[in-house]
Amino acid sequence: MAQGMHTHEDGTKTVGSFSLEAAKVRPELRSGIDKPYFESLLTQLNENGYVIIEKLISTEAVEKIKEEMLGFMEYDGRNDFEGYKTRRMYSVIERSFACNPLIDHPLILALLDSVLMQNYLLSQMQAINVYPGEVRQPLHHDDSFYPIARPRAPLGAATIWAIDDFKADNGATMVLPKSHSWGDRQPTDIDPDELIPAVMPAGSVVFFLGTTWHCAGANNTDQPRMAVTAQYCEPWARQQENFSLSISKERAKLCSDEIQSMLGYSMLYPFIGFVNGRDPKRLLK
Ligand SMILES: O=C(O)CCC(=O)C(=O)O
Repeated sequence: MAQGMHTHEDGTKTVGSFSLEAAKVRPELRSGIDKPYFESLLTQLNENGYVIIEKLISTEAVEKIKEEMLGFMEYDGRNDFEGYKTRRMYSVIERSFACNPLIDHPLILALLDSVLMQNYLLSQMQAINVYPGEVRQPLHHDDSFYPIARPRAPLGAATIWAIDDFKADNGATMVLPKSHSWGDRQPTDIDPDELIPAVMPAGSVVFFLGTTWHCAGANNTDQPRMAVTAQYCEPWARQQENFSLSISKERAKLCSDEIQSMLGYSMLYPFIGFVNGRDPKRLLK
């Protein structure tokens, strides 16, 4: 059934008779998005590997998210990466729908449309609360666990939403501009000043490519810093969180079509993701 990928002389890629380029949604087809504004975001994303979009959700939405997430964040991290003074909540959708408008925000979907193939997936989602005294997280890029050498196109993209104001000293996500285009270079030789804190008011988001090096900053203040991250991957890549097991069908049924699709109730036609040879979306009917 499976056939190898073939790159043609004009650069188009096919798997058997299936065109990978044709599988991309055209962002201009999404309605209600201001084209010049969107193009400016895309230019920043492609040039720097990240883009900050300020105040994309309301103060009320931010407050609701904060209140609901705090109730579930009881345990400190278990290693350097999670952060010993950081609390995380996984399987968010199983416990709360407050973050759903972040996952399928139209502007975020439009950016994803231009980076990933149609029917891209939610790879993982977490609320992350960085407490006072936390040190800087190790630098990483989010698609590093897929064993495919760099330089290459990103295999995913991520959002980190500020639920508290992100400040230079309270743990704001730090990004390494232009690191998305690095090859196998590791960030061992960087000047710390090259790391840019994603300073932004609550309700804003930093969107970056799976190849962009970044980390949570140190929290040198006396207040926690909350974020929500939704990370997405190509529809042929394995999701980090096994949503088929962690999010019940009953909860998935209450999500939007887009979120259902991103949880895994979708296919990359013709052969990836089927259940009994057919589109798994039927299971939610
Ligand atoms: O909390 C943050 O600002 C970044 C966290 C992060 O990159 C991660 O845990 O993968």
